[in-house]
Amino acid sequence: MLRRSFPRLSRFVSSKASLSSCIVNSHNEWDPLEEIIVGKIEGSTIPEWHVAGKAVWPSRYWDMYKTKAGQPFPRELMNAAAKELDYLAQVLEGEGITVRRPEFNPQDFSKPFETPDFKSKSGLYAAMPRDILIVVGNEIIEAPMAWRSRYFEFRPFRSLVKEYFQKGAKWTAAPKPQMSDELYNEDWQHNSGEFNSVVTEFEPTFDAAEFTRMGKDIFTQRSQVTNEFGIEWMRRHLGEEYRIHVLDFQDRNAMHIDGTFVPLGPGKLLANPYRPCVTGRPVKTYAYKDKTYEYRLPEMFKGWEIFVAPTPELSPEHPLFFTSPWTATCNVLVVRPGVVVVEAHETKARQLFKEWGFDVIPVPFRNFMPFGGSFHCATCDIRRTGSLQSYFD
Ligand code: DAV
Repeated sequence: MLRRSFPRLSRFVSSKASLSSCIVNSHNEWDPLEEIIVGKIEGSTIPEWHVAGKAVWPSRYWDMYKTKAGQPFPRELMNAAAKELDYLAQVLEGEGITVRRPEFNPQDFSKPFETPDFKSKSGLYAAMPRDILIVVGNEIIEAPMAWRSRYFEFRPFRSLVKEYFQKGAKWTAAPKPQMSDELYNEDWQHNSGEFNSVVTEFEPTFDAAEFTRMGKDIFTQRSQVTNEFGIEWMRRHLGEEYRIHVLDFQDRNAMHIDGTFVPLGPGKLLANPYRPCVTGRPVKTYAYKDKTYEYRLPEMFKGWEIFVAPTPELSPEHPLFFTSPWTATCNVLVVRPGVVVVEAHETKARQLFKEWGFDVIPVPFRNFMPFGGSFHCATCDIRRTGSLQSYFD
């Protein structure tokens, strides 16, 4: 018989020991980073065509999903993206931050799999820890993501999550969605009327990147991967200590809030001009593409500075398999108050951040962006100095 070793009890640190000194401790998007996970691109596999993707994937790539499912993404792009991720990790380490990377067999994603409810030609990747994991205080939550290709995406992160648990963190896996056909609106079409989600209310689903944390207040939206059931699960799970606010950006292709509504510090918010918030009262008007827009926010944001992100300088031909180009200027990572990692080629964004009073750490990331995000997506903060606070009372 195989001898298996189980961790002895003494290996576990009690999570009651001291909450603020817990290995996992992060309450917002801006406190000083101490430890972070940076994703890995190795093994990334083209997922198969599915209606859930139709709602967000740019149409010029639909053919790729229909004909190349289970194959790797273009090799040169993956190699260049891997280098950019390694460089990001190096820069963060240079800032005194502990960087961890997922551990997995790169062959894993290209294997087909089947459950009693569905079949998938392949998985996807371990490039975006922000989508699968969210840290709220000393708790690490694995999200119930809505895409079939992402069903097993928790696996590359499990050795890290187990380690964090053994060192005292709280660990929750949200209810695993069945992802049977009832979860999807099979005949979903783009429309210009009321928000129309490709996911039904069959069971709770959300991606971790749909929630942005500002201490006791957490902001989210309904999207093409996040349903009301998922938001309600999070609300009840986190309980009375937290307030979950649902905002509306009139984004028909909404998926993840971190390219849309990005807090930079207490009283400072980066807004995507293309997706103005319509929840609350007007707080700012601005011009974008010769039109004047009104940005609204709930009353609680009174006195906040709203910084309008510049249009990305990325060429319209740049490959983007999963997203809009807005991740180039919006999906930034705050390393500590006043210090932001910004994409190195986005000269306008770099300039504006400086004018807004931030120190900018430029990092090239154009080869990574095709895979669906930038610095915020590619990371998941594990520990930031600081404790749970309210920034709105
Ligand atoms: O186009 O803004 C952002 C996705 C970030 N995880 C977008 C998608």
